[in-house]
Amino acid sequence: MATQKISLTRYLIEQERTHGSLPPQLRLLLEVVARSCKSISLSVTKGALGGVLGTTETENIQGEIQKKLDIIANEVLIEANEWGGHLAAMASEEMSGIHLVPNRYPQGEYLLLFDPLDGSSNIDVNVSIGTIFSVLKKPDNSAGVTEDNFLQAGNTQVAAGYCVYGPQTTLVLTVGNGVAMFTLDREQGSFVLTSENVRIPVDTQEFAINMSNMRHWDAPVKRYIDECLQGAEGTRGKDFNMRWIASMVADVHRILTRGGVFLYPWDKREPNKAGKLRLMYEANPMSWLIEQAGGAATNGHERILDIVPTALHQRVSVVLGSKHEVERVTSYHHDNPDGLTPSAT
Ligand code: P6P
Repeated sequence: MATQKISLTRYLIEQERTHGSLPPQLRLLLEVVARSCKSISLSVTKGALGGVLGTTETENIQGEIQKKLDIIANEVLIEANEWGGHLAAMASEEMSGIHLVPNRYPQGEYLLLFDPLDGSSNIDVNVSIGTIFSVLKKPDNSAGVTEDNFLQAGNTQVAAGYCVYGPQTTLVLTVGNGVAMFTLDREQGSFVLTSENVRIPVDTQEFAINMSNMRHWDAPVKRYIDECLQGAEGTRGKDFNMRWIASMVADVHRILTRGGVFLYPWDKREPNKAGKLRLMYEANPMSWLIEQAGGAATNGHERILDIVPTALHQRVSVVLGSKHEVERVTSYHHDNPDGLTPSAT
């Protein structure tokens, strides 16, 4: 008998029935985000035919020139989520401040953070990109909503996920009971459960890092990568493969699918920056997914999910993936107390 297709809606209802961890408002939020990702996927797949390639004349808060699809994806998420009554406010890599739900709509109890289109340098060359999202609860005691309400450690997230726009459009999600993957059935127009209870192997022979930055790395990262490059004749006693897609969503999806370790460490190019990736809407959601799948995620010194944010767009050094490899890289930082990688964030 053909296996029954389980939709995202049915999966979320069964999560509530089984774990009691998914209030209706949170389920609605996740379904709206999923619908937004479907819309973004449609724009992405049109490419040049949709006039969506190329850049705008504007820069985001990060000082990066915005791609047309960055803006489109951001607007899709804002417009889809502001009327439903499930959110109090949103924050995005593409916006300097928070976006309050307009007074004409009911206020909800959740905060939604997102990188609307991660990896956008890959858009024009037809390489996988994605949307990353994180959901927090608005602090009960807060009357209105301020940016400070968003500054919660990643271990307070109530939901996190991403949607990768690649050969398939796949939504990957956790609400705290493991990781599930849903592939977009374009004929039905719905996300269908294709993998659940995803597990990352604790060991791996595949690392992901931008090797062109090697001369800027701190000693512990240099030591780790050198040992990987020594291969079977070296201290690790095994050969390693390397991948770098320059799209965190695609690299993390590979690691969730077959294991591996991803590193975007602090480096000497901009010593005052803790790293390149953003804590609130890149590292935190990805770290929770990785941990929920049995992996680990640190900034070289401490668990990323324990970092208490001090700024909405703050950056962080990231080491995540197969548990034993992340533990090794982290131990090399601890063995190097005078290292330059900032332990504070
Ligand atoms: P680099 C994309 O711009 C991004 O934020 C992540 O998705 C990706 O892992 C990283 O930056 C790539 O950075 O310096 O290799 O281009």
